[in-house]
Amino acid sequence: MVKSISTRYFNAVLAICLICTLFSACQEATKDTDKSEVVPNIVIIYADDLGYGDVGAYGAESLPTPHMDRLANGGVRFTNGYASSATCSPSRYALLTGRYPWRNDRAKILPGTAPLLIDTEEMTIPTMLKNKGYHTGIVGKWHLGLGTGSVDWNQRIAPGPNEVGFDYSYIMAATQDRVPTVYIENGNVVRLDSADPIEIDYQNNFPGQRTGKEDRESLRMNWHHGHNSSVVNGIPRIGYMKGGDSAKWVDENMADTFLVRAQQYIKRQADAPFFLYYALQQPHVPRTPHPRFIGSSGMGPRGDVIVEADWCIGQLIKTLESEGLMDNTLIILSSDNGPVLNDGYFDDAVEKLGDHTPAGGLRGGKYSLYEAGTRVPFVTYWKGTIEAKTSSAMISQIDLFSSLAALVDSELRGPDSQVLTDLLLGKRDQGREDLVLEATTRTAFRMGNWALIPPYPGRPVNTNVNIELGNSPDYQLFDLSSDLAQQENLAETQPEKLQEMIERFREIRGETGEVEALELK
Ligand code: NG6
Ligand code: CA
Repeated sequence: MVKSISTRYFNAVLAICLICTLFSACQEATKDTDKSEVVPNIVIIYADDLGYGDVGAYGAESLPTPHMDRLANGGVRFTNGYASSATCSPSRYALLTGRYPWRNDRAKILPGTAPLLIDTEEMTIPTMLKNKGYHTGIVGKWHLGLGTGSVDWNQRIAPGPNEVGFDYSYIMAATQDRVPTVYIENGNVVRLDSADPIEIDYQNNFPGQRTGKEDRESLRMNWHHGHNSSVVNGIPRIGYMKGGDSAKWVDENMADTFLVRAQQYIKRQADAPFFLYYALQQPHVPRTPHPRFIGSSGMGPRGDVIVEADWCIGQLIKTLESEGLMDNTLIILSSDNGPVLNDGYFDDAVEKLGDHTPAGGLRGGKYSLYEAGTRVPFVTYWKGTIEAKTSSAMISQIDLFSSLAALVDSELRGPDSQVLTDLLLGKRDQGREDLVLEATTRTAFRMGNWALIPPYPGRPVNTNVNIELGNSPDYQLFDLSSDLAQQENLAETQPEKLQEMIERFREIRGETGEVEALELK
């Protein structure tokens, strides 16, 4: 009897032990699964007007970009990576929504007073990531419109980034060359004095306000074309601004200001998954390097601000390192459109260029339907997860939406966005088969190694910026595998390829693009 009780007791203890062991093994297994399911932080570093050839890793020999090179040479360096448009607002719209910019009539270069371009109901990368538990932030250039039509800059400005998915925003509204020249944090102008309210007008000047048209000699930076409205910090801008003196940014400090906000954001969010869209303002005009970068490139302000931007990227990486986040952060580096030298100010960009080739041998530049308009540096980096390689697979920024969604296990997809997650992570080399390219509302088409530009009227060259736009009365067809610089138009000698591409282009683009082109012709 005694024996049997003790045996029973022993058996019970054994059973409890077994259950405990199983339970803890089970817990371990769950832990493992959790570990493999940990989602990375995502940082998109997005330069403004940085050309394909402006980065060392993409062939720039005379411009030091060690930090961008570190990312490019330690991750996937895409050689066929595209911005969705050859100008800013449409590219940024497509990046965040995964939707082609030509589907939205308003997706053009926006004035500082434009209403928000993204519908607040529209799905965006930050909203998608928020749904998956991310904290989301934007620091830098916005240029996607604010408000619903007539913004009162002295109240909270909405809708804006915070209404389309960003938990935190610290932005400039449009561009460095457009008013209002102030920072906006979560919808409120920073350091605004209510006794000196801001007024903005893109049509008419305010009585008594100085503009760039008058006494040009006293300007700190002279304008070449456009940019002759209100003068802020001695630099003439696009659009008229009155008031808001205490809130006006100091151009030379902009890089540091954005960097510090981006670093603070990372430090604040280091404990939970975050998405940071770090939208650098360089090397867009006006190019105003901080004094410590003046002369750093030997190429004048354009080169100097690229060196400055590169330094900022280095500092951002340092913050990720010191927070112990490098192993768990996917970094994507790219640019919103191709390069331009003289974009409206006399700043020696042309004169001091030397033998540097911002477009890296591609034809055209910003505003162009030729390759340099949209083919940009495009890099993915994730320490310990992505192995270094170069990929020639075709990918567009428009694909980031669906690819990131798949990465974080979201079922959402952008309307024109393909799931190319494994390509982004360097595990596959299969990219897009085709892609519609856009430049100032005109569209062109890439398919395989071929590029097709439909006929467009208009000047072949924008002589202000000295860039070939891609306009021609005839179809242009290029075989990029043998003619990357798009020198030989094969439209006549390759009629079958031409027809095949026109048909596919029409299927995607609809008749509109073609009809518009023909009507204009
Ligand atoms: C153009 C400006 C140019 C630049 C561009 C927008 C003139 C003459 N030119 O209209 O300087 O601001 O818009 O650049 O005003 S983007 O990178 O933001 O698209
Ligand atoms: Ca741009």
